[in-house]
Amino acid sequence: MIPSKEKLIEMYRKMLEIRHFEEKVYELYGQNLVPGTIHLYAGQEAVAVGVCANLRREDYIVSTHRGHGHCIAKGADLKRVMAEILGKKTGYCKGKGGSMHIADFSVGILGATGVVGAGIPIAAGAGLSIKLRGTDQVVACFFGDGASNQGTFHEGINMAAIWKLPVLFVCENNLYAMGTRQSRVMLIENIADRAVAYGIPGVTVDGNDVLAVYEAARRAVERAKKREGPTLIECKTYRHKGHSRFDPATYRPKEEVEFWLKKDPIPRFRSKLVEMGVLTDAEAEQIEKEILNEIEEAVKFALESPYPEPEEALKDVYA
Ligand SMILES: Cc1ncc(C[n+]2csc(CCOP(=O)(O)OP(=O)(O)O)c2C)c(N)n1
Ligand SMILES: [Mg+2]
Repeated sequence: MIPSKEKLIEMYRKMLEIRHFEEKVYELYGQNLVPGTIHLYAGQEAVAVGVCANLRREDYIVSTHRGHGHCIAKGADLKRVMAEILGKKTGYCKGKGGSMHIADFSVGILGATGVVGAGIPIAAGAGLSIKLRGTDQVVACFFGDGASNQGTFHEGINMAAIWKLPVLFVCENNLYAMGTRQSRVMLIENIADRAVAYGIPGVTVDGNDVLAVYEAARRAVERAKKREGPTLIECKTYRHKGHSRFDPATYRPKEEVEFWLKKDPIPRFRSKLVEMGVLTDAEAEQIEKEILNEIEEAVKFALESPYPEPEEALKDVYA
């Protein structure tokens, strides 16, 4: 099912927002303005946007260490995300959480975690809460190929399966966990095959094709709302940059990087929209300009915001 014209344009905007946001974060990191580390989402935008385009404000997501894109796609405020990344008081965690800890319950972002795989049981728990409260919400849980080798993957998905919880388990298979290639740590090619072990559907999609991701997530949401249980969606994708910070990613063959850059989800979607008559080139240029302005405003807001006071360090740590 193809989304409406308005929705398609909104999806394109979100993807571009994430891309330009990440490019800016990378630049600021280079200027030593980002405390801690960063894991950029550039290259994987079609996954977050394709999934979140099926979610309403009251639906939930659980994010990861590579989470800026998930949060932006779900409706986080760019200014507050940027301020948090820069360690500023106006950020989502008052500047004390940083890049890996964005949460905003008001738009259904239950949080991110730097502990690989830890979000999977949390999503199952959120699914159980939905079931017990009897609402029609759903949860989308993002995690990587590396996370799918953690025990939490087995425990969380199995539990969600037996209790038929309304969860989308979205595996972003970007072929690497830090510098470790998938083929070194698993003998299967498609992680979605593991769904068989839990008695739930598993689908593998081109994670650089936002409409393919959208459709897979749409079906999974439908299934979740009918109380039929979770779905495992594997999205094959690629991160444009290294794992974190300035990882030059020299472990990746040059041809492989080139292959995936040609499959960049953003120009691909833009050409498709032009071809479909949804967008003209001039309109696409205009959107890009607007987004660049928006990002500049977020950066200005973050740079002009104060750092938290040292005496606030232990405040809000325990609830
Ligand atoms: C439990 C745990 N083990 C190891 C790490 C170190 N670590 C951080 S990110 C990462 C790789 C995760 O790979 P994947 O799940 O594929 O996500 P990607 O980084 O590719 O998005 C590892 C091993 C960690 N943060 N947590
Ligand atoms: Mg990975």
